[in-house]
Amino acid sequence: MRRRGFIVGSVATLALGACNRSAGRTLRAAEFHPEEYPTSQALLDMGRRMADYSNGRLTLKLYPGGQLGAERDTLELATFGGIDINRVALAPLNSIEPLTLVPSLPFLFDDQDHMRRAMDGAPGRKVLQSLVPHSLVGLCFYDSGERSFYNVRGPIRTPDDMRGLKMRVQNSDLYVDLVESLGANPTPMPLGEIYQALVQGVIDGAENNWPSYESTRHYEVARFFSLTRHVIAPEILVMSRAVWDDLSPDDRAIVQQSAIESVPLMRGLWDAQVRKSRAIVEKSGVAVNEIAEIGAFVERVRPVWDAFVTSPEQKALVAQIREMGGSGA
Ligand code: GTR
Repeated sequence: MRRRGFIVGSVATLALGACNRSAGRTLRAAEFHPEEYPTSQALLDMGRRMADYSNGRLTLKLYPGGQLGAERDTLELATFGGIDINRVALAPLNSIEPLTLVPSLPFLFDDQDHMRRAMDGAPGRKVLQSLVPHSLVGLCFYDSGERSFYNVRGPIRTPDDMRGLKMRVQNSDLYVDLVESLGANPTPMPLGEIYQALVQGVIDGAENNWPSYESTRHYEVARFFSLTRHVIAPEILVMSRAVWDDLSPDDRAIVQQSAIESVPLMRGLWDAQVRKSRAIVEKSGVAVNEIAEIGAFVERVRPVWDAFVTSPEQKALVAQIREMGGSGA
């Protein structure tokens, strides 16, 4: 009996070991930005936390620098479980889920703090949850700062200065309409193709935040950066729902908690990167200008809101976010 007990015990221990090993999992995360970019670093931080909380059972392998493709493609892969985790802008989700249009609206947020507050609260939770029917699980939001226009021709001070400019936009109808409403000609194109298109004169400019304008080296070609700050949308970390459903409840909790805990680090890195990128760009002699009368831009893009905020759910979300503006309540 003792011997049998020993054997049964050993087999059980072995089985448990095998089970633990086979339950070990490496989640593959796609990121378009280079490894040193704040979002990449935040993903690596998330991975360290996952490994820590699971005693090494759950790990994260980051594929930065667009190795796995443009955001639209990696997002599609994630919906089929071909990629486990993906950091993307909200723009490629705009045609998939109408609620993601709301935080992408021009001049919705007063400033970055307003955006962070709203995305940390009930509005953010609504947007994250809205992705579940689309085979994705929203884990958390990262920063994308303030997007402004840059171009090769001259400073933009009023919407009239944008007339006729060929402007690259992200692949989203909202951005197409936004640029059109300001009198420019929108050209949707993946981020990775902009540099060459600027050099070849296929486009006159684009729009982005300080870190992306700098890290993509677009500032070397498009030497006018006009601080319209027209969009302060967050970025989002999504997980393939197929993969999520396959995890145990405990592992889901670990992944979720690790993602949320990577956000404060991300924000610190982001703010530092904005300062650093701005300094590099300004030192290079780029002409940077503030906009004296931003009201003229706000006025022109108003129809974009009417065109894209159509459902009661979207309207409620807009109202909820606006209520959180101002002093911060
Ligand atoms: C960046 C953002 C990317 C992508 C890019 C773009 O700021 O981090 O996810 O959206 O802009 O303009 O394509």
